[in-house]
Amino acid sequence: MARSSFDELFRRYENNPIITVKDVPYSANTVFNAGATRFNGETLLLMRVEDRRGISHFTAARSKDGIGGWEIDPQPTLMPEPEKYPEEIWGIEDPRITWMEEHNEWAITYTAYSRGGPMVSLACTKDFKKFRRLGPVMPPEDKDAALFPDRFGDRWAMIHRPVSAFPSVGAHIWISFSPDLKHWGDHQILIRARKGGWWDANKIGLSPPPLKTDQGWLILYHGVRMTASGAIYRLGLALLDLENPTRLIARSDRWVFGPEEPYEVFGDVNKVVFPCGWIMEEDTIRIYYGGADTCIALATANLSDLLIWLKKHQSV
Ligand code: BMA
Repeated sequence: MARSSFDELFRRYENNPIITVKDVPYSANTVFNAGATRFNGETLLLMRVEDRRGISHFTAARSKDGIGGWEIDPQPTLMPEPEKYPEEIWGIEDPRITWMEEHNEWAITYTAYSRGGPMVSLACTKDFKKFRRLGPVMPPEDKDAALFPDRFGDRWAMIHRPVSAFPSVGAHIWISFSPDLKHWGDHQILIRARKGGWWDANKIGLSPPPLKTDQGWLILYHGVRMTASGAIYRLGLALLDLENPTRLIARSDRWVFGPEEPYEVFGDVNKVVFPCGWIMEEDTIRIYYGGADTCIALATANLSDLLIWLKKHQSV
């Protein structure tokens, strides 16, 4: 089939899922929603592992080709530390990794599951062994956060998804700015959840970190459709202005990827595809996503196809 037909923008890896809990070298419930980056010439996934209490931590997996031969840390790589960081009492979830060239280290935004609800925390690392926590950066309820790798003027920018106490308001994607990664302000809505019957009505959130392209920052986001049989998590695309990321250039009207295969449809939470990391090599993007909150799967796409498709199917 010709690639340009767009019938298959995202191509699932034929031997999906690529990592399941059986691959984790210690007892756990599930492994899913992994951040991704290149580290020491390899692909590194920082995987969310949920233990058999229901509390999540992170474990690193490394592979030469980003597809198979995963070497998984024998012990958890980053555990919640509620004694020092009380906001991590019920675990740490859904890491997004950004390489911060200027700091020569990686920044990881993640959900700290606090007694007050899920909130956004930040940690930095140079080696994925030792982590320096900057602590919570957004109060609850807030999650689905990632940093941009570049500064805009003298400020860093972060995308995140606060939830309003007024359900009728909807849960939108926001952007905020900071001079030091610690203190955040100038909060504003970036992408609004649609309303009514749309696939991304009422609740949306960023998936992997923004990806820099010559046409703008490419955004992959999830839309949650509530149905009589539960939620369906699907993915859409958007594009932000390179110099001014508060400017939304395009947003897809329809979803690009949704749960179809059994490992996406059936699991601890049915009908969920949830990427937290993607890696671009030349024109190919590898997207790592959680399947049904139970396993990790891989899909690939061509950047040029995604950008052409987005132009054809935009609604902004
Ligand atoms: C979201 C997050 C994700 C999870 C998804 C589906 O709110 O908690 O970790 O994959 O729900 O359960």
